[in-house]
Amino acid sequence: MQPLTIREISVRAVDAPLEPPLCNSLNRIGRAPLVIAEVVTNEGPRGNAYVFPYTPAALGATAALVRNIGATLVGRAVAPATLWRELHNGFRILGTEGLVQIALSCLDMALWDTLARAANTPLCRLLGAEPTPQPIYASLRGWGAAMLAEEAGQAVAGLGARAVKFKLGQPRLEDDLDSVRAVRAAVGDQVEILVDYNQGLSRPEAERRGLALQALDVRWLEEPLPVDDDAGLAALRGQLRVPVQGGENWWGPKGMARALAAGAVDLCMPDAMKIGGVTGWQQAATLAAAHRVPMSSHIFIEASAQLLPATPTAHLLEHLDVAGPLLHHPLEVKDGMALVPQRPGLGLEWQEAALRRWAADV
Ligand code: SMN
Ligand code: MG
Repeated sequence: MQPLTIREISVRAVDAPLEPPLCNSLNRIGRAPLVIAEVVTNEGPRGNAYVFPYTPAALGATAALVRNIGATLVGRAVAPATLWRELHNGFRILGTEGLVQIALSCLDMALWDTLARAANTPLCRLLGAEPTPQPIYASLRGWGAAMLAEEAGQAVAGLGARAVKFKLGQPRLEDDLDSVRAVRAAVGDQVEILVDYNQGLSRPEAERRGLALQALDVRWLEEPLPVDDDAGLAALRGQLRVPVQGGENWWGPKGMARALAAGAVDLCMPDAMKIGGVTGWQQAATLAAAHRVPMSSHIFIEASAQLLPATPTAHLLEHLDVAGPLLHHPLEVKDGMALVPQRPGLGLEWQEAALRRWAADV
């Protein structure tokens, strides 16, 4: 492959509605604020990627960081692993968590996309893996027994999902159990039920709810405790049979390494935007393999579909489509499997009219 030189990195921001909104015990996310970075090279190939900073309030700051950091890369080779190391060293004093990490991940993914497009190959092939279909779980957006049961039934019928995940954290445990029973009645015995507390429980409550949920054959308990309570998570694992899942809020492979060293999880699910893009994900995948921890993904379904085939302990792809309504080719799922696209790179082709319609002035 010929070496490529960065001519420009342009940045766009959109603030599209997220329909239906994502609900959990703490938040209701009804917008999809996205920052899209596009790499333009002197030689012609281009590449792009997006991040999802969750709230429109963070859109301008994220776009500015991607734009400003991107400007420092003009004239440099498209060499994401080299740039990842340099940029992470360069930001050591400011710190590489939070929006800085999100911006670095966005640039890293766009650079990898550029390399894969230049090679005219899907990213996963560039990483040495075949684009084999990946098993998904349907990640539900609703809240409360009735809404979840309906959505779960639709996901199983429409996607062929063999696992569904939903949010819990009602004030009363009994209402959480009602949600699980309602979903079980809607999906039958063959579909795995996974639940997510989004860090919302205290230590004693996590033990109480975990014990009750495992009796209902729940297959993972996600983020029962705050992400920084590694000791609490490790102790909880000793009290429960149900596997403890986590990772969407780990900042970079070093954040993941600390959690794994503390024994905080049985299963992991890094987020491409917080773990450090493609380069950070590869490091995370090696860590998961070394600790023999099954690794799933968190949102970012297009990037995750390319990364999981190259992940030694790949488990499930979280199917929660945020960008799909803005893309020409949303990720396809058939019989519960995500079809890894054969298009070059990450496969992100944006609908220009949709980007214009929801453009945010940042
Ligand atoms: C989640 C968090 C933030 C955005 C989307 C989804 C959730 C999950 O915790 O695991 O899906
Ligand atoms: Mg979660």
